[in-house]
Amino acid sequence: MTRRAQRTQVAIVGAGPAGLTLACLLHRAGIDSVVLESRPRAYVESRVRAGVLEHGTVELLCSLGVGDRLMRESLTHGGIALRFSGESHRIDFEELTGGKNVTVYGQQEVVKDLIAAVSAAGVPIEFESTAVALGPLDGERVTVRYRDTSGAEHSLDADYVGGCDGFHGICRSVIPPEALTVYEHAYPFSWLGILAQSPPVSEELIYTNHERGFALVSMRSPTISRLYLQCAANEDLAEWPDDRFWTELRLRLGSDAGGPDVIAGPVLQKGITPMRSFVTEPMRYGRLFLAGDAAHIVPPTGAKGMNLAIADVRFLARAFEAHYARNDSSALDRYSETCLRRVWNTQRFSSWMTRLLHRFDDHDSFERRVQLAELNYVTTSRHAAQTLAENYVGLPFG
Ligand code: FAS
Ligand code: PHB
Repeated sequence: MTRRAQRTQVAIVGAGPAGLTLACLLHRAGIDSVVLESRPRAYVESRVRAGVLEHGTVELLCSLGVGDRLMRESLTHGGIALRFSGESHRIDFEELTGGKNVTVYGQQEVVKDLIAAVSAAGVPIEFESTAVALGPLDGERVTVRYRDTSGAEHSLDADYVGGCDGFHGICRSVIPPEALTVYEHAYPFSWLGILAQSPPVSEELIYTNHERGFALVSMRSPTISRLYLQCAANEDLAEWPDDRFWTELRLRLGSDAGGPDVIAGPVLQKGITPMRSFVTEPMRYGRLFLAGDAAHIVPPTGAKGMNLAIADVRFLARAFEAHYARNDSSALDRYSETCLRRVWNTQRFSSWMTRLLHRFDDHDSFERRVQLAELNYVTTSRHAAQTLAENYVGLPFG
């Protein structure tokens, strides 16, 4: 039973980094939007995910007036360390990229700041509102039907839909399969990640290649660590009591052999993330524009997912602005190809980092040595280190 109709210019499905940043950018351009989010606000604001922001992402958030708390509470990192064969090697981003760096700030903090800004701007965010259908995508207007927690159905009429509902959302699924080309690659392992009340192991992130598997040392603050271990693709979380995690991390970091020391602490969150690469082409179908994880997934080894989601909506908002302000739809028509250039660059970098740093059970001893030689090359050749640095801090926007 349809209870209430709403009308707007852009209906945004999903209150993740992509959807919320789009709502902020459209508001700044004087374009109306409504955000539909299936989860409660508290859940979205506490979901632990990304943690590293590119240079350009921080600049954009600050230009939107969403940077105050970020600038106060985040950590700025001028480099990372690559650790292999029992030694750490620093990649100096600032020296290699003419001063660029990255910012460590939890995705849920970015989402919290964006929700506050979107709400303060008076842009409606309908939480606990799940989009269940949308269409027609080739007509004059598009209707999004959504359901609230009572099961009541509502509809939202709009000129366009920003499909920012993540990998498991419905927006990509409403596009006829024959209109899409999907590229995907699943890696034969996953990441077991924890958030812990423990002092970070190091000042900056450490990416470790070890014969027992990959390990990543990251953090959220001077008292909160974010730590990841490569595990089997079908790993059972129940097999990983906290102390087993700490013991394995120490082994991979070589903590008892002169390597970085690890101070165990209460585990606040623990989860397993599948490692895959996924791209949908095109990212537009009629009045529906996909952005972020709804269109593409990168393995988190390059710390790119959230940054790429925000890069998509940066292009999309500019295109909507040209359309509404100057009746020029050329940028909307180029949206998909524009984004896909950056998406494939980022896919290349993220899969390269993944192949460089993880243990592949099907590697023979020759391939293992080539992997170590590649690590040695990246940490001894200025050109190779510069390539890693410029991709990690974020490639410039075309
Ligand atoms: P999101 O998935 O964040 O948001 C989509 C939203 O849509 C969700 O809130 C969902 O509830 C909502 N939704 C879904 N279906 C709906 C429907 N039918 N109706 C209404 N709402 C609906 N990226 C980085 O850049 N750096 C990192 O360090 C990093 N680390 C990561 C670590 C882990 C463990 C994981 C899992 C991911 C990591 N990522 C990282 C990637 C991650 O951050 C994603 O790329 C990012 O969340 C993508 O943002 P969105 O596209 O906005 O999608
Ligand atoms: C994180 O801090 O969660 C993080 C950092 C770097 C990555 C992935 C995740 O590559």
